[in-house]
Amino acid sequence: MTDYDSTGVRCMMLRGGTSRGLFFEAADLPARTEERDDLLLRLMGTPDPRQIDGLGGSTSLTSKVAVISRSEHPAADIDYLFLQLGVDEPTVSDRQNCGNILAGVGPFAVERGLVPVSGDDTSVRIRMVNSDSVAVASFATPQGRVEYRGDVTISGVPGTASPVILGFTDTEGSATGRLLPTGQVRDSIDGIDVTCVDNGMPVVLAMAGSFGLTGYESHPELSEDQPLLDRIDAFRRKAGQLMGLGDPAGTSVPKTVLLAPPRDGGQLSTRSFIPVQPHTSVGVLAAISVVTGMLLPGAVGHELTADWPTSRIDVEHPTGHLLVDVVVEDGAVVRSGVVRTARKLFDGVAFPRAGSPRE
Ligand code: NQM
Repeated sequence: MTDYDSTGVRCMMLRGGTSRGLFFEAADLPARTEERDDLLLRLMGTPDPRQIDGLGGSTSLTSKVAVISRSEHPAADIDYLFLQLGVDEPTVSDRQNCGNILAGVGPFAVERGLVPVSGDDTSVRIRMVNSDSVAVASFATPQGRVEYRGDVTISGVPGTASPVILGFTDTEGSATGRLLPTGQVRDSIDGIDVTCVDNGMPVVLAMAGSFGLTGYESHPELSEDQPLLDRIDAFRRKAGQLMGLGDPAGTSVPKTVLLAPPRDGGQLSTRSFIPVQPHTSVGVLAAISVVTGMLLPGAVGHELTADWPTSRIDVEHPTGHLLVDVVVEDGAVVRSGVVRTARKLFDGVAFPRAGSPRE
């Protein structure tokens, strides 16, 4: 049996989109789920709000893990299991995907020699194990190496980097099994009109006004409003039940997204809660799910879509914009995609802190 405390674990840290995660080859981690999760929590420094004795960055956006292996699925090259770790609670959840961390998966697979490079641009077919759906990531690989430098800017990340283009084929009903998990395009929770939708991420949509908000509040304004966060928590728990997700306590889905008309040249404004703390920007698959939901006649916010372009939708969020490519026809998703960037931050051996994370 490997003594990870003394050998450490081979690990790469990458920024994927506006998130940061620890990337592992599955074979480098314990095979037993409980042992694996215990090790990951100790590496991340969870539970501790500062994660001072681990590699996490004190937020859910920097407490993420990707477990990668070659795929046996005929439509995929790589399997990607996403795990969301808690920060101050010792939780590890496989209930959601993460489209931001996904941006680092193709580059990681090339770095580790798990897929061949194919000329100046490599495409990797990635099975998102959490939802058993496939995404294709395309990125530059001149001279057989991943190119991280480039001229693409994404809101929420300083500087520029090389693009990673993500295309999704079959994300409908990721965790819930259905694009409209309640079977209806509109429901009511605590007297508030909502649309529950899952095109890669289970989200509950409501107008910001129905929470007494403008929908343009800053991240600190939202994160410091404890009564609002308590209300969001109770609200998303009810939404989770309606969506067939059971009791969402301790899991990271569903997310709540509050909508408002655009005010910065985009097509809509969003404030997301993941699942209780506000997001500094917006999740990739969350944004895709929001846009998909709004495009359905009868959905909350559908009236905002009247003059939307046919595909590229500009989603405003607290720190900028996220452009998603979503096409819906006759209530079904034809395609969805997004442009992200990624960067390798370190490659080496990580050492877990001692003790049990659950004591
Ligand atoms: O929705 C955060 C993130 C995410 C998820 C979260 C994401 C997605 O920004 O695909 O990217 O929802 O907890 O990394």
